[in-house]
Amino acid sequence: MPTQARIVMLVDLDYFFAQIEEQRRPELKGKPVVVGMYSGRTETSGAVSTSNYLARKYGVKSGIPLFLAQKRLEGKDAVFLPVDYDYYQQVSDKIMAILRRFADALEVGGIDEAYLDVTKKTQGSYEEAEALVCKMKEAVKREVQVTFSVGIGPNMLIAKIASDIHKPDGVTIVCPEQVESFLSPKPVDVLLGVGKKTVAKMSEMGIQTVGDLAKYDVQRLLEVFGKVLGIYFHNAANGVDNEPVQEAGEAESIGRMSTLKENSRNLDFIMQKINQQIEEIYAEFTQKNLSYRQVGISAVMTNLSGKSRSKTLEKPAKDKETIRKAARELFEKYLVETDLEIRRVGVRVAVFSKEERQQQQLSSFFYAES
Ligand code: DCP
Ligand code: CA
Ligand code: CA
Repeated sequence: MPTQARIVMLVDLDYFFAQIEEQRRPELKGKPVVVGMYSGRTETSGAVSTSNYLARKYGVKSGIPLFLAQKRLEGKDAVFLPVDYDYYQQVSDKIMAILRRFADALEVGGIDEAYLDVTKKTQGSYEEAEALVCKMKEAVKREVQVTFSVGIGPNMLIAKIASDIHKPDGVTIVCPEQVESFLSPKPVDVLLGVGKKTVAKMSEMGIQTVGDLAKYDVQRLLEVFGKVLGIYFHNAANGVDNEPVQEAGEAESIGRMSTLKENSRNLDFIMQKINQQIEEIYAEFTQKNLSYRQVGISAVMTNLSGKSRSKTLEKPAKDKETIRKAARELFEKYLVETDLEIRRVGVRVAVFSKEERQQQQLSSFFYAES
């Protein structure tokens, strides 16, 4: 099915955790700010979650050990703060609600980013899209005093890569005619799912840039990486991505989320936890006599970034097995897209709203009548 030309944006909040800390503590202005995940073993054990741009000038960035960050910032009047995830989530929710006003559809991509389909809002015009970004930036600055950077392109893949080009408070537009020249010189690891191992493998095959990958024989790619990944790499390298921007189900949902005993990428291990959650969800909607028509999963990675995925069923279901199958499939696909280990997992089903249930009952009634 050919998809119509779209305009998609990725909004990514600037130095998010640190920006929020600056915003609620004006006394931090002008100082290097580091937000850290303190493991609690010793006073400085743990890793940097993020830092403001001033701290980054001294080589302090996400993922480095806190003791190293302290060393690099010695005598610089730097401020170190622990992660306050719940508060950042509250601010994030507020921002998402503002952004939603500017979009045909919005998909939350993590605590500090969202994809917006703005095709209708802009009538397919990139100029309009740029003007829309100005309005969005104004609204978010006025209502929550936060800045963000935006990538605009014909799909989610391009929007995401573009959003990284001008930071902070920037905008980067890549219109369809520019996709090839934009992507082809970039190293392959700009593509989601291309981690260290894949980079090494591709390098052996003589593939360094996205352009090399785009021209590479598809049949060979399928042989080396398997069907799912092979096709994905080929399409992505050519700037092709037909994933729709999907709102999380509007319907009421029933879900569970919990932390794994240990961080993992093992599908069977993850599914053990998910199966426990499914038992609870099943009990809940059976008791309320509801059916569901969408199954979703979410994962929080070791770096606290989060993702959710969902699948809409062809028809409403009431059984457990359908949830298991869908959740397993979603996790399997998701693990291909990330190199990180998973720390927390969740599963949810979107249940019918009251009106929908009534309609459903009505239509089955008419069906029975005819
Ligand atoms: N994060 C984390 N550990 C990491 C990476 C990120 O805890 N290794 C958290 C803190 C970040 C948030 O996720 O604020 C968003 O991550 P980004 O990669 O978008 O980075 P920032 O928003 O901090 O910076 P930038 O301005 O580069 O987007
Ligand atoms: Ca960010
Ligand atoms: Ca981000």
